[in-house]
Amino acid sequence: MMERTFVMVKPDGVQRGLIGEIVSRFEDRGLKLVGAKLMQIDRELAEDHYAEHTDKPFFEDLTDFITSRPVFAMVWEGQDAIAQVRTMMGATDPADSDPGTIRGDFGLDMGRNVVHGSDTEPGSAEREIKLFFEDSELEDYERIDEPWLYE
Ligand code: D4T
Repeated sequence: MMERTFVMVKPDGVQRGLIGEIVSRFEDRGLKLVGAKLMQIDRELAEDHYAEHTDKPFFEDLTDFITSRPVFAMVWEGQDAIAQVRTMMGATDPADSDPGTIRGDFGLDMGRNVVHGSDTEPGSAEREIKLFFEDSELEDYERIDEPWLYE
């Protein structure tokens, strides 16, 4: 199934110069970038984005961190994109992430896990894309290799 998913290089990933590496991994896999921007998240957007964690003990630190420096927000499209991106990111805690995943290759600590991607709950990806992007910021186009990526 063709899907779109919201992905973000978090402030730690941007500060560490990992935007290009992370974009390359998704491009190489065959996913299609349909929207992207470097932006600073304000507190209101952070609280909306992490609304499911409002009552958690780590909420304050999480929202402080995500608003602290710019993030690189993206929308990626492809077959089963939501689950594929989650697999490529690795477990939430980099300490449990497999080598070969983004967090397993670039992270060590739960509070600095480099990247965010929408979870597979129905509606999550669509909700997050709408939070971060206007429809006019997303592009419809074909990659030249699409006939070779899909049967
Ligand atoms: P995000 O949303 O950042 O991509 O991470 P996940 O989707 O993989 O995991 P999550 O929503 O459960 O956690 C959001 C964010 O909170 C941090 N966190 C999480 C934390 O600092 N302490 C914790 O105990 C948990 C569960 C890390 C990711």
